[in-house]
Amino acid sequence: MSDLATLEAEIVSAVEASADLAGLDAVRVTALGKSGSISALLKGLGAMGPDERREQGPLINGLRDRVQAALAERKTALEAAALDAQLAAERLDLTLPAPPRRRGSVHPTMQVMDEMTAIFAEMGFAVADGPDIEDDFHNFTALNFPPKHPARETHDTFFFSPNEAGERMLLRTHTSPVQIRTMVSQTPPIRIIAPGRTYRKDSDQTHTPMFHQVEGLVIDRNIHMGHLKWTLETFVGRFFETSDVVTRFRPHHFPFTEPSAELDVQCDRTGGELKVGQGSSWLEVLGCGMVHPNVIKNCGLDPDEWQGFAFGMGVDRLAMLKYGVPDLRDMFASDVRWLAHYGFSPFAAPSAAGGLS
Ligand code: 2NL
Repeated sequence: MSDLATLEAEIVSAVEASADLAGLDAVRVTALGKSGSISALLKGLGAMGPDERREQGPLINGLRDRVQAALAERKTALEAAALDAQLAAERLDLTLPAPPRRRGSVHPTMQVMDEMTAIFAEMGFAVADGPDIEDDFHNFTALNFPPKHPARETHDTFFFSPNEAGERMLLRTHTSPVQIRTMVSQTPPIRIIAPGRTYRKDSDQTHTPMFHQVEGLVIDRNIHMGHLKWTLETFVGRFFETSDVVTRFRPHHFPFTEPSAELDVQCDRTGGELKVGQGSSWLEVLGCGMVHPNVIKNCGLDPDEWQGFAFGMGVDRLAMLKYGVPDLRDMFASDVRWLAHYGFSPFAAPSAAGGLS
């Protein structure tokens, strides 16, 4: 066999013997790389006389073409084999039945929302709901937010792109728009709670961009802070399931209530465990106040005839405190093992008659 034929046989058998793409590339480099055997032969053509070159040129070029073809063919075969192996390894048998241990459970946020609803329903509140996507009027203007209030900034609120009229819809930053819609469409007396999802551009250890609120609203004649105080103290006693819970109202500011307050309950944090009732610490539970006369007016009612109180609380945080969930970020991670641990039975829904938890 000629030297060229021997070389070709060697290279082609190395190509066929290579078991993976990396091995095949190593063979390509020894033959066709910068210092490869075929590259050396091609370089040698330049030093030959015209007659010899005319004879050797086609032989060496032919050798190169056949080796290139063999490499390409092997590459295609190895790639197909690699894909087949990957598909076989990642195969999912969708006909397998789900493991019977995975039972659905009720998320702590929803459990606590149902508890709150049961307590307020027993006191005569109806449940109202409304859209997650709101307009500026129902989310801000009607609630007496001044035009330049920081909460209106794109920094805090998720806005959609403006429409042809230049109006921007938004994801509601609280459930108050539900109460605005109720005041606009119904005649008092009104006693409602508005549980639901709310959205703010906040994401850190203690905030998620989507969270849950329960807000409440009472509108009637001659409503005063005494009604607010009794309603909310009765609520926290039932929610924390203690008869001797100590509360305090701290002055606060909201654009939509005047006066405004935050309600704290006394608690004990010794030993790393939170006990609500009595103790040397305070736990902030909710914000509240008498509905601002401007808000009543903005809904088409006469503030000299109708007064009211309102309140709002964050459900996720209260669920974590009540049921000992340590990390907020796990709350919406959709991990079924977490849900199996912290979730509640769907057959034990809270009710005034059946108990809360
Ligand atoms: C908080 C405080 C609050 C309200 C919400 C409200 C709604 C209307 C009129 C007046 Cl339509 N007020 N809602 C009032 C006081 C406080 O929420 O800290 N929420 C998490």
